[in-house]
Amino acid sequence: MAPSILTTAGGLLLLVSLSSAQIRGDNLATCTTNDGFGKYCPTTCGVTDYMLRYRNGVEDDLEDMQRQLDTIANLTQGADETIVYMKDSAFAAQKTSQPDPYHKKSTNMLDDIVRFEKTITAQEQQIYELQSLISSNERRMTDLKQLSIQLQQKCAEPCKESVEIQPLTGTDCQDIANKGATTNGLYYVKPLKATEQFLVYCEIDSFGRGFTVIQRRRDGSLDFHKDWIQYKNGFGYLSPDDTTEFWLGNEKIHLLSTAVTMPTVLRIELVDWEGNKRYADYTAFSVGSEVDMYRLQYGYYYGGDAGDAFNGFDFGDDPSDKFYTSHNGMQFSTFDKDNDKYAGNCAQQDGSGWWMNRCHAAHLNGKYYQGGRYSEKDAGEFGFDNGIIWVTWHNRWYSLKETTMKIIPLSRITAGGGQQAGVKQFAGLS
Ligand SMILES: [Ca+2]
Repeated sequence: MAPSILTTAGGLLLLVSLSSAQIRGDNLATCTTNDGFGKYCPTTCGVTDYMLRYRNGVEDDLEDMQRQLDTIANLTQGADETIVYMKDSAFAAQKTSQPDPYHKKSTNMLDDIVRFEKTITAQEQQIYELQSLISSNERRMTDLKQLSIQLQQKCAEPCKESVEIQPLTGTDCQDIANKGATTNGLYYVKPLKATEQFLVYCEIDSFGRGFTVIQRRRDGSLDFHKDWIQYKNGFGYLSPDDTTEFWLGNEKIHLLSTAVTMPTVLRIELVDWEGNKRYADYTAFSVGSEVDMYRLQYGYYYGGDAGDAFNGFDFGDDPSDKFYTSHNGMQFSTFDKDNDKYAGNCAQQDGSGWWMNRCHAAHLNGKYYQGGRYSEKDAGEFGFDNGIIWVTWHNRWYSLKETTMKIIPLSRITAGGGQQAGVKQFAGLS
């Protein structure tokens, strides 16, 4: 009997270790979200894959546990029968014989039997608990399978379908506003030289001005450390409610800024971590073709209250600081395409794509620093100012909270003036 008890105990140990499998379904920390799902396809798609991967393993475990329980149940039954038999034998022996060593021996055996009975009762209780565990695991598996099927169906739908796209189209957002659009949102545009239409976020204000947004930073949710092709095509996600970060793409910015004969204004809007807002306008803005490495060109600083950081900045390190940190006329650089004026690679050092000189006084595609303030040490391997920078407002160790880069024809910019102009004008009327 002793060996069978040992086997039973061993089986129980195995069961207890197997039962730890039940917590695996909660351990989703290892489920990495995929950048490709975008805003409108929930990242729970990853859960589906995870579920499908681990389901088979859990099913095997459950089957194994069931087999173990059957074995234990058989063993318990065998032990029960043996005990009954031993009890009978002991009582029979007690009746037929006188007190002697044999009687003492049988009394000891009875004590053993009582102990074994207790063990068996405890084991039966454990078996009962394990059986409930299996049942609850099975129910859980069923629920999870159901959830997995639902998620699979949801993830099979194209992500774009849940995004509201406005029906009006035009050559740019101003054209769309001219056609009567009054709400911010996503619109299809097709600039003159474009071979196909593409989606943009239009900011349309109460003056009937239609800004085409080409860059947006707002919370650091998007990594701007991207290569030439990604900067060329654009990255991130457009949202109808302006809740996401993106770079529209150099090719599209080139098409938008060179399609019209009238000058285009680039408006840069900045927000710092104290909630202050500033802006800077550059007129006759254009971005060249890929052959010319998407060169930045503008006529002059048209105005604003953020200062003219594109013109470079005298940091005091070197007499030619200002010359070497200006941006007008610079080609675009990424870590894998160095078009800067520096012996090293500015885009690689600063982890972004930008119109790098040697290197910059304005850097709106820089690394996102929560809270804004950072140091050479925070900047990592190279230790340079690689945050979101506009040095004519905050210094080079202050990374801005939000940025917007948007364009509009020069003829329309004066309709509203600066960022706060709308408020000022209404205030002036009262
Ligand atoms: Ca270089």
